[in-house]
Amino acid sequence: MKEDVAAVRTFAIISHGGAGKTSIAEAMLFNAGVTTRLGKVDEGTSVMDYEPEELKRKTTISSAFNTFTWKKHQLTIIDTPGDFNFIADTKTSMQGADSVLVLADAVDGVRVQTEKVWEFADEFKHPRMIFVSKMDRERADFFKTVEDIQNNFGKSCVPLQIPIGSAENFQGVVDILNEKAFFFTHGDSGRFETGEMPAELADQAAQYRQELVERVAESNDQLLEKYLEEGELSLEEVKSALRGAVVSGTLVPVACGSGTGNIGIQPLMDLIVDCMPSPLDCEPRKGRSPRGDAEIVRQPLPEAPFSALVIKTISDPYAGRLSVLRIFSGTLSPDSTVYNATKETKERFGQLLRLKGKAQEPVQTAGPGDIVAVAKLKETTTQDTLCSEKEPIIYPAVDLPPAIYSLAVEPKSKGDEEKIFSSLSRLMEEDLTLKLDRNEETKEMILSGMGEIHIEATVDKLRRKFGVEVNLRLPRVGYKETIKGKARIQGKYKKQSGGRGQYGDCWIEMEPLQRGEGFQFVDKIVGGVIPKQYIPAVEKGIAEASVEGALAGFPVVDFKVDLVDGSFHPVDSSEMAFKIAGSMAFKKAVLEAKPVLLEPIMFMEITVPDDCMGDIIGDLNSRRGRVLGMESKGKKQIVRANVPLAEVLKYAPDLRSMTAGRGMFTMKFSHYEEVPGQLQEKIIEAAREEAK
Ligand SMILES: Nc1nc2c(ncn2[C@@H]2O[C@H](COP(=O)(O)OP(=O)(O)OP(=O)(O)O)[C@@H](O)[C@H]2O)c(=O)[nH]1
Ligand SMILES: [Mg+2]
Repeated sequence: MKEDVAAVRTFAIISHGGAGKTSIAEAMLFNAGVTTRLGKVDEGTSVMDYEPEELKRKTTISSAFNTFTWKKHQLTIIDTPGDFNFIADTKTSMQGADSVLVLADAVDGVRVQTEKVWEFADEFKHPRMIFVSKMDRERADFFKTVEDIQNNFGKSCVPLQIPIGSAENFQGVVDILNEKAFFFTHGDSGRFETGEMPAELADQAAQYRQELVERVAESNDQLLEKYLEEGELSLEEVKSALRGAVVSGTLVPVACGSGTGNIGIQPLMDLIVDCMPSPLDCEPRKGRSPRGDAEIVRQPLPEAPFSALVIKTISDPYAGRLSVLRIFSGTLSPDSTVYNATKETKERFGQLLRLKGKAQEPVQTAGPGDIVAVAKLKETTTQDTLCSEKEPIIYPAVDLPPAIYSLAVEPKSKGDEEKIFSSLSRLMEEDLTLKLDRNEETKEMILSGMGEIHIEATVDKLRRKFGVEVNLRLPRVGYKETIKGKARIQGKYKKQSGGRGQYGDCWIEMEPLQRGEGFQFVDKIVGGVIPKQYIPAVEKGIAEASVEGALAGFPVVDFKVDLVDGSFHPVDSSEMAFKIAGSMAFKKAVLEAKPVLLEPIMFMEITVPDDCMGDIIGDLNSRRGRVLGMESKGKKQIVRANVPLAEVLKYAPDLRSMTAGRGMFTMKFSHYEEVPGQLQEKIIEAAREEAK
């Protein structure tokens, strides 16, 4: 379908959840003739949101791809999820793009989540364009949104279009550069007429045009010189330098329209062709050699050695595994063998498939800029590099955010544990933020992800794809016990009724250690009062007994035991007897040495808009949190705090509702701390209740 690499535009649509990404993609597909009816997210007729879990929630959960022709160019859309719950998929599939289209909702403006994906685009050095979406919504305000965009992303963001009317009077857009207006007919047919720019928009258009020319001039030394000398540039000069300015990042063009109304979408598609880079316009991809760390650059040419990155894996219980690749260099044909440089193995595949939302279409060849899929690779996973075996390269993998929400999973029907484990492992192939761990202390299977919706969607998939039903509940907190005081205690085990007796006797001194120091044992026996061979048995008895503390049965940590005295019996003493004596001494000593409960404390970094700050701090206090520091970044505040795990088991959904989805956080285990007195009682009582 494509003529050459210069005619390829592969871009990702990114923004916060619900800004209209999928609706824009649908409008493009409709305008390009890929679909015969405009797909609607709300009606479940979207081509790009097709998984049952997406239809149920009316939101994108898993990025989708579509390739089509627009005015002799090959456009490939990567429609990404906007919700934080599915951010890993957004980030990994963004690696497949050469540029990004960032959406800003004309009512809601730039949200925290949009900033997050903008940072990803920075990380990948993707040139970008902004589209102010939902111009037909009530209270839509283009100029306020542009102000918000510039406050957040800088003055390089300059409108290339302005809207004609807004909300229910939104009719179309003005192309500032060419001073043309596109008036759209009512309904979502996308039909429009080209006409004169309305007079009342002339001043505004002239002002933005000036800014635009300056930005374009700045991207190019020759143009800048001319501009400074003559005070202006010709339309042709500006137009031919436009893409260069976007690629260099000196200009981020802003367009506007409505996806569901199909207004302004064809002009947007034209801008994508004109302003966004082909693979040839981008810096060639860099990777490293699998042998040694030498940097390798692959030119985006069909005749270069083949190289591609696996940006997504789709796991299907029947069709098997589908690996989605972005080709960076070379040419790929069906029925080939490629080299997986990451795993150092060869992989064979049959058909080469182009993705069309849910549908797949076999193709005979694919080259730089293409996103294609192949089935049933044996060992390949997302983030692996596939390449020519003779000229191998490894592209860097991206960092993904750590999981922040965990639930304990158990099977609805007994005996399904193994099935849960294997099915979840399959789902983890396609979802890199999903984690499954067994907590040995609490004996639970813990499923972790980015939030409530992430885990719920995973459970839905488990049921649909593998027929496995599970129960979920908040995990138990891994409390521990320790001591605050000292004790000197005798443990004596003596059994001398009939047959051979048992005799073990030890005196221990117990004292607390610093947090994290664990258990230390010091042998201070002199004069052989306990024979050498029995001393490890005493230590073992203590270590084994410390797995269950005296307070509530949690493991005892951070204490030191000195073995100071004891006695033995020449016939009845044994390792077993000394082990029991050690354990007896330990149990008594703990009770005497002021035992206390310890709880895990998390380190959290919370990013929220300014206006939520008071609520967030107040809430952290009520969760027994300790704020360590604050930092402002634009209109956002970053709070760092230590908070007990028990208080933040549900922080992901709670923060979501406190900030209307505008807050984000990360958290990781920091250290253990003593549980305050009155709470200890409650936890101990609950643990004893459960043990009954
Ligand atoms: N009025 C109006 N509503 C829109 C427009 N675009 C999208 N919507 C509505 O906004 C909601 C979200 O639209 P989507 O296209 O699913 O947004 P998204 O950015 O793909 O959302 P996520 O996939 O959840 O990140 C849906 O109810 C759409 O009908 C628009 O241009 N105008
Ligand atoms: Mg979507």
